[in-house]
Amino acid sequence: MNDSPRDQSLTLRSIELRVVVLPQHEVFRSAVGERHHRRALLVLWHDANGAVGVGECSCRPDPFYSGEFVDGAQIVLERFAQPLIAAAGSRGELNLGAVEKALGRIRGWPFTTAAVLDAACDLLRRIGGRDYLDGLAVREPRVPVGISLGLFPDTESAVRRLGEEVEQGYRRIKLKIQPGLKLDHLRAIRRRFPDLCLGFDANGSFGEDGLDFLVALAELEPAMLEQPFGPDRWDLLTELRRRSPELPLCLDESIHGLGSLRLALEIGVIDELNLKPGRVGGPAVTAALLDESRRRGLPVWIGGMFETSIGRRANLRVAARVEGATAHDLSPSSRYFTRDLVVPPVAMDADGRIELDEAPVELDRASLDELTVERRIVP
Ligand code: OSB
Ligand code: MG
Repeated sequence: MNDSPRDQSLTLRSIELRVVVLPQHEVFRSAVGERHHRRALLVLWHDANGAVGVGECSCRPDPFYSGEFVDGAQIVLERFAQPLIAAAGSRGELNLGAVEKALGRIRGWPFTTAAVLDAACDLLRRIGGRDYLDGLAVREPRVPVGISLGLFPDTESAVRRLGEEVEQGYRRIKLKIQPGLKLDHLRAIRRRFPDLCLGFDANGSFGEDGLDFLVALAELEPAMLEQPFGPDRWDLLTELRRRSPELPLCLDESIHGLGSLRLALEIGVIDELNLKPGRVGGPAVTAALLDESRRRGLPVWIGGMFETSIGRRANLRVAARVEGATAHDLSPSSRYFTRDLVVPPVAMDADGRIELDEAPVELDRASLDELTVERRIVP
């Protein structure tokens, strides 16, 4: 067998795109929008021998978190990704490295190209090959998890819900925040849970006029404040750091790859990284960012995009390769959807951990077909 995962050969017969709609247990509200169900895009890579690998494109249905959205992703895959891979295949034997290089010509669209790479890696693992993660040591086979909770209509419902989630065993609770939220609301929550590992995620919703509010958050001693400003507002991050040096900053939307991570470290505005493998373009960049963070002593945890179990099981494999994380944004299946696409569901123990399962996911074909609302084959 060849040494690098990139050298492994694979064939492409077709790429199948499926849009699925999963009913959620509850409406999820954040600064970027309100969601009643999850409309997700699945990429299925069919090889010449009838084997198939699956990857989830975890972008939102609208361009409100990042520039990508489900319908746009399908156009990019059909018009550009598949033709680039097919052209690479017609020039010689196709391997994972060639697929990566072909997709590398596409600027932006990291969630979309990552889904193709995930599907290719999943296929390779099913036919006896390896992906990038197989080369990284498993450091936490029982992965610690936290929950990301949407905006609440009032303090009482927030306090009640936090109590329930603490009871479930979650190791961190992350609350969505946005401009207009009262500091007293958050103070009241903190008073009820003084020792809780509590973080706040603003999804880039604050601007210059939000600085005073964010500076005041430090009195609540949050575990971290995630993505207070828009993805490229390094100026405001620097200002917030200057005015409130003790407030731990976590970046999500701002970090696209090695360049933005090194910049954030250089100017001293990152204390922890919310790493979403899709946001950075997939497994290879994810592995590079894990390595860089470890070298620089930067704490990392794996974030979520409300994935179906297909994407969450993929994220779980990454999370198990992170050492010493407080908690990853990876809840069990029961927290998200009334129906799911894989068997068995992802479960969490009373200690707030999810056991690593390295096996390729077993698709529940009947559910998959029933929940599919669009399907096309790109030959
Ligand atoms: O900012 O971390 C975020 C979901 C969709 C888009 C952005 C974010 C989130 C979450 C959900 O916080 C985390 C999860 O999947 O449980
Ligand atoms: Mg976030």
